[in-house]
Amino acid sequence: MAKVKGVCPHDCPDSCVWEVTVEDTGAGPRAVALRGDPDHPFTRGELCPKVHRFLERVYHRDRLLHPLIRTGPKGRGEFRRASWDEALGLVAAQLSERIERLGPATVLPYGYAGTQGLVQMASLSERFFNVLGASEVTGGLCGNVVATGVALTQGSARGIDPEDLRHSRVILLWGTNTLLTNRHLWPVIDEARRAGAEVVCIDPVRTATAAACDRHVQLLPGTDAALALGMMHVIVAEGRHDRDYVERFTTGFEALAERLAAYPPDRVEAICGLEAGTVVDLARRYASRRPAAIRVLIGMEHREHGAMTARTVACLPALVGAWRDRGGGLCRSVGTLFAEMLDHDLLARPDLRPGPRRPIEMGRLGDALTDAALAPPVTVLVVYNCNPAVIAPNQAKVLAGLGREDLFTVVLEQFLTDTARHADVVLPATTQVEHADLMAPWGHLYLTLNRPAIPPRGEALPNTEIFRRLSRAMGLTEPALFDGDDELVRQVLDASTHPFLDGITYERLVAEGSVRVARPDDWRPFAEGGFPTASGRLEFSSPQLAARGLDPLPIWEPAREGLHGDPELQARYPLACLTIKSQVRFLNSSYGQLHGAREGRPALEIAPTDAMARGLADGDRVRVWNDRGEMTLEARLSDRVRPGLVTVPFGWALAAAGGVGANILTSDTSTDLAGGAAFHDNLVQVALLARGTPPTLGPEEAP
Ligand SMILES: Nc1nc2c(c(=O)[nH]1)N[C@H]1C(S)=C(S)[C@@H](COP(=O)(O)OP(=O)(O)OC[C@H]3O[C@@H](n4cnc5c(=O)[nH]c(N)nc54)[C@H](O)[C@@H]3O)O[C@H]1N2
Ligand SMILES: Nc1nc2c(c(=O)[nH]1)N[C@H]1C(S)=C(S)[C@@H](COP(=O)(O)OP(=O)(O)OC[C@H]3O[C@@H](n4cnc5c(=O)[nH]c(N)nc54)[C@H](O)[C@@H]3O)O[C@H]1N2
Ligand SMILES: [Mo]
Repeated sequence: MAKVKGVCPHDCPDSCVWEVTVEDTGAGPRAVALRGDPDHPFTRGELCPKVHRFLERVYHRDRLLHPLIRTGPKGRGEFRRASWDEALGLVAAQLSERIERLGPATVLPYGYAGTQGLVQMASLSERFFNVLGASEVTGGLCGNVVATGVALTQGSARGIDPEDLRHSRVILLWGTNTLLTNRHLWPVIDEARRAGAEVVCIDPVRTATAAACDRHVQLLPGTDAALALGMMHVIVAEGRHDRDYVERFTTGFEALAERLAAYPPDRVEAICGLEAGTVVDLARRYASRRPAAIRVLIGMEHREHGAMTARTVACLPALVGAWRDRGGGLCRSVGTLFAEMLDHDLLARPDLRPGPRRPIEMGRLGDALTDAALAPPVTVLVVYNCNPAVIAPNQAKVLAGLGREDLFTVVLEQFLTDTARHADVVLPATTQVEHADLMAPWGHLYLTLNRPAIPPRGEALPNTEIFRRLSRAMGLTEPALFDGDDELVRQVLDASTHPFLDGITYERLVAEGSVRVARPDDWRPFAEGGFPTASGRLEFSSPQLAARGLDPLPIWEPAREGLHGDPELQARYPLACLTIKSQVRFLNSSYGQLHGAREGRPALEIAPTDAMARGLADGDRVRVWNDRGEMTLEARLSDRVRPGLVTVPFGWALAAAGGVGANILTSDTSTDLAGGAAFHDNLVQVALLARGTPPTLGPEEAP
């Protein structure tokens, strides 16, 4: 019996460190147990309700164990088994022929963070597409919008170490559902609470997190910038700002103060659907308690004005001088910090590209696949670590694109996902217990090495090996396409000169598994200013925005598809709809297909008054629709949402709701500034389809 250390690969801030028990069974080594590392300070021996069943994924009867080639019509999921040689031969021939005919931009790679390990996520795959000069996905669906907005204010999207929240005495969980999406942070928050911290959740939904906090500020969706501006109005009007910090380390305060005149609490009351007193009270609490932290993740960026909202919220910590204290400031993804420590370009090697690559925005996949005017058209799609059929906005367009008979689609996958069902060739990929990787988390500062615990199942291969073999099949000779996995880990570690990685070598990671980066104990990133903007100061007023002809100051603007938006649209579609992560056992779409049954059926949450107005009872089948599409769900009457708001759960396999998912309702119009998707800005209508029986399980409820 052997025990092997590894780390959860999922796109989740917690990156739990685990230990796999492997037994030699005669039929080869088998992983028989998996548990959270009890000695790891962040994991604390606990795996979440999805990942504690990770070995079920590994040994699931539906795992893809050999290459498949399509035999039936597109999307039907009919395949025959093929050898690696045949499958890769076919892929190489198709790629070569189409590149020859249309140029390399006809190839669109579409990979995301299905695994977050630096090597299997984006190393040899990126090198391969760089060498080809294929089209390139830009923007993103997660994190880039907040990062862009915050960086406009601070020069960098750097925040504090989430573990330092234990020192905070007021914590605003702003648009993040910590207990569901980041549960290993909760013990840190609890520690702060036991020491007297007050925790406030700012969320339009009464999530499990909101219910567990000291206060819940249940604002209307998409109004956060107005709330932040209202808080700043109160803080400045009452002289609660940190004059010294503002004077020494910021610029544009005078202009900001003028802008704040437009956001008195009574106007904010009307915009946010909160009482003016709540705005005043929140401002006072935030400005008077120290250390003061604001925790944001991703929820708020999935909106039309996501970047501006993030930029606006990022003004608050500087205004009150929160950055001075350990446990004070803005706390967000530490992906920004790891990107400063580890040079991702060493893995992706953009220097290998023959010239500029054609940009295609990640959220506009449907357009890229269906736009007849695109020249050259996309005729090859290669998907890895991603399930765009479920997760990309404007699903009707995405599915129409994936259904094109002339599109040659290759999918590297562990399971026959809704995307893989549309493939011409499916290539079986290993799971985290079968391959090596280096994990730079986005929710804590422990760099972790993942060691393979068992050999690949069946004929599955790591993404890296698949790209090595494909490079060979294509006759490519660039040596960087053939580097080994361990070599890739060493390349990126060895090249780092960042002081936080002092003493963290490959050998040390092999010996210790997970190592906390060597940040100074009392690390306060902006205690003495040092903002990496052009002015060297935090920019309340942004010369960068001004140069682009945009409003240089923080501002709240209504979303077109929101409760304050287009009145004509609202007359037809009176309900604002959030398409949120709400299933305890789901990680985006990764478990929807395996564990859907354990979660009951996908349900629409609707306020009792809105349900009554439509004659709906708990458990009824309802139709939810807008101009982009419609879906059928079960109604769940709930006071977690206020009147005028509904939620539709995201992540279910398409079969769970008759062939479509939440993204049938969402728009692929880019968000402001950074090319993201406004997954939560949708207006919809809801009507009764058929009487039903009350549901047994609701969102976030686990038996
Ligand atoms: N169990 C589970 N955990 C996960 C995931 C999962 O699918 N399942 N996914 C992982 C991934 S990829 C990510 S990015 C993270 C995301 O982590 P979070 O950012 O914490 O999660 P989200 O559910 O995207 O959004 C958080 C909250 O934002 C709220 N929200 C929506 N619109 C607004 C608004 O206008 N204002 C405010 N203030 N709040 C708003 C939603 O109601 C939701 O409760 O979670 C990760 N962890
Ligand atoms: N409506 C709506 N849409 C959303 C969101 C939302 O809140 N609402 N959230 C958005 C967010 S924040 C995100 S991050 C995206 C997530 O979107 P995706 O990145 O597509 O995430 P998953 O749905 O988990 O799909 C990842 C796939 O990668 C596969 N995979 C895992 N490891 C490996 C590997 O090593 N090799 C290969 N080849 N495959 C692997 C898994 O089997 C899985 O099918 O969705 C976005 N879409
Ligand atoms: Mo995400």
